[in-house]
Amino acid sequence: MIQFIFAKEMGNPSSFEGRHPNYKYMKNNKYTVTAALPYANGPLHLGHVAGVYLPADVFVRFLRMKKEDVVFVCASDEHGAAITLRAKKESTTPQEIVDKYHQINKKAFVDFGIGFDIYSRTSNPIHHQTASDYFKVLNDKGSFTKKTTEQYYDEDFKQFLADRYISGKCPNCSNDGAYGDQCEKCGTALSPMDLINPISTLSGKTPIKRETTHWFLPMDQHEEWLRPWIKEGILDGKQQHDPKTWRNQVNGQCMSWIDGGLHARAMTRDLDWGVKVPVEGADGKVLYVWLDAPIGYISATKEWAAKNNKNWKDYWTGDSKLIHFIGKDNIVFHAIIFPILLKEHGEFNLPYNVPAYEFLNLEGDKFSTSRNWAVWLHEYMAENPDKIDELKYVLTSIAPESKDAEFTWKEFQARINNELADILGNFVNRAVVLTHKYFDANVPNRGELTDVDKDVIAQMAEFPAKIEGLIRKYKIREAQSEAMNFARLGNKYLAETEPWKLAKTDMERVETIMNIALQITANLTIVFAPFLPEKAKTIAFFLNCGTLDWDLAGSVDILAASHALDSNKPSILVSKIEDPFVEAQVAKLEASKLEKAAEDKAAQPIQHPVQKAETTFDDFMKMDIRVGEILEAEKVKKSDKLLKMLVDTGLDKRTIVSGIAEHFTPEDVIGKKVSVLMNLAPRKIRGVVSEGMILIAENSVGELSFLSPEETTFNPGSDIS
Ligand code: B3M
Ligand code: ZN
Repeated sequence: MIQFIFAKEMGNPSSFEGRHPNYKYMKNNKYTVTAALPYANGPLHLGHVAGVYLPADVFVRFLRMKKEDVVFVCASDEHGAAITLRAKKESTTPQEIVDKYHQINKKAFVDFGIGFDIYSRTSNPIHHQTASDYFKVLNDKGSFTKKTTEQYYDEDFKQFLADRYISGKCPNCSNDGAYGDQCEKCGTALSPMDLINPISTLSGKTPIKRETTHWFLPMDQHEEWLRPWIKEGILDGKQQHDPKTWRNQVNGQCMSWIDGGLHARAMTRDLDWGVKVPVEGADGKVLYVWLDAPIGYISATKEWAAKNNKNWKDYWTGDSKLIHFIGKDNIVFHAIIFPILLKEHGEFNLPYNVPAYEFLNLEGDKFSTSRNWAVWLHEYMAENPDKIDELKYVLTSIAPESKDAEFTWKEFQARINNELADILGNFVNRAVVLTHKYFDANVPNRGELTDVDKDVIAQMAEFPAKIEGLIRKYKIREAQSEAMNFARLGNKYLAETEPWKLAKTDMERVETIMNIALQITANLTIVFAPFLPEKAKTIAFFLNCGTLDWDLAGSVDILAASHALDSNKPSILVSKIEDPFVEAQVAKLEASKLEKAAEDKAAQPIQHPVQKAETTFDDFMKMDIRVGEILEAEKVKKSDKLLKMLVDTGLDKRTIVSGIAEHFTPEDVIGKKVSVLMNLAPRKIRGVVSEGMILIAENSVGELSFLSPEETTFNPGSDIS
């Protein structure tokens, strides 16, 4: 019964808020938290999760516990060259691609417990309408300049080349694989004309230039307000955000882009997949995906509001704080281009913060979809539905907040076993089990306090504010590590006070110790809830205490004396990860990489050697080719490649040496009927005289096959030529 949980002196929960020391934080602030819209062109891997979705989710869970008014939105990004090129690669339609990956990713987010209020998609009519209207507002205001310019064009594919349709060397960092909109290596946003040695990603050829008309955003005209806004947080003379909480990386990328000089950037594309440009004379043109996608945050909020009886504008205007969680390759789009579009529109708030994440690597290498070097979220969830918070814990522990980080299965094991199980799991288990043992699962009284108790209680009071401060500064990784330090404090307290020893002599003292240990346990359900929601629920279940407010955290009076814990013995909170699990995961990664390499090799276009110079009929007729049967075969000593065979040619039995030992064993070939070039001049190979040649076909991946008569009645000696 929840009303008996709280200690008497704190009053009941409803009157509690008014007296809590943290009450000053309890305003109802509005937040619109967004997580980058993943392209629906492939599944999500752990790199995406660690560097966008999980930290955003932790942040939002925390805000909700603080009773802030939050909407957390995301959607599939279903437009742009990322989608159309993927469709081409899989020989299917863009629609099929987005339908497939939208479902996979949406389900993976639900299964993993990322608590979006809405996971929408940019193909929804509400988004097409919103993006189209947005463009019209800006166009009517004169925010764009319409220009006819020369753009790269692929003559083979009859298509203009922008964004990922064109690649070349980055003018900033010399990376050879930069795209027409961005270099993914250094993060610089590019235009196709910036690329050095551009080539079409469709035909692989150097493109020509051709004229076309587009709507450009003259970003150079916005430099003046962008500088003080990014650097100092000042917008229209007011403090709009706290620049100290913006990450260095975000500031740095933006300022270097601005310092390099902003240019007009095309906001439309010659493509037939996307949001149609809603003005006259724009047939065959769609909105640039980086114009349409961020507007997707607005469309998703609208969709959510309509379904939940809310006013979406409350979350995009006034004092609502807009926070974009993104990867570092999305910085300039969220901190420069979208803010320009928002400001030009005039109705909306600009971002309050843009927490951007660096990249996560995997076992010493970059995550790579093309090389299949990844741990896919939906696969992990299918195989380990019982290890959700375990993965969350590890990913937050290594989150690439200020520099690139690395995921290894060994560290996954170590973090879970040595921290989650040995520190948190162990403490909770001891506190609960000892209470079952000594006090029949009831919270004992807290009597007189020793110095050790007082010290622990004082430290306990400090943790929540510390954790809260870190989360509010987007230092999620450090915040979780403080929560673990809180659990460490619990372990240390039990190790120092040793209630299991005192139980024989001083039960009153044990009562006090266990009361404090249980209060720490109750605190842990609160401070871990944003990071490990399932584990927090399990601990709360052991304590039979329901969901506790964040603002109770730090208190030593959460559980009233004589409150009954759950009457069953607690289950294991965190199971350890055994070595075979780690070995299997690493083996799976290696295997999938090899499989992919083999698939790619097989899929490569067959490159046949060019035709040899002409020969005459007479010359051809000089060759004597007959059916032979291989009678014996053995490997030539000291050679990996050569097979020595005895062949019945119908005329004689002769020795032929052939370089096929890496493809066939002697057993493979004995008894085979093959084509033999009889009158080739004998040659000595590795000391063995070879009298003829066996004819063999080789395909594009280097596999070999004998040229053999199909009918069994073609006996040795049958003439082929
Ligand atoms: N889909 C890019 C990406 O996945 C893009 C993010 C859009 S957020 C508006 O890297
Ligand atoms: Zn670059």
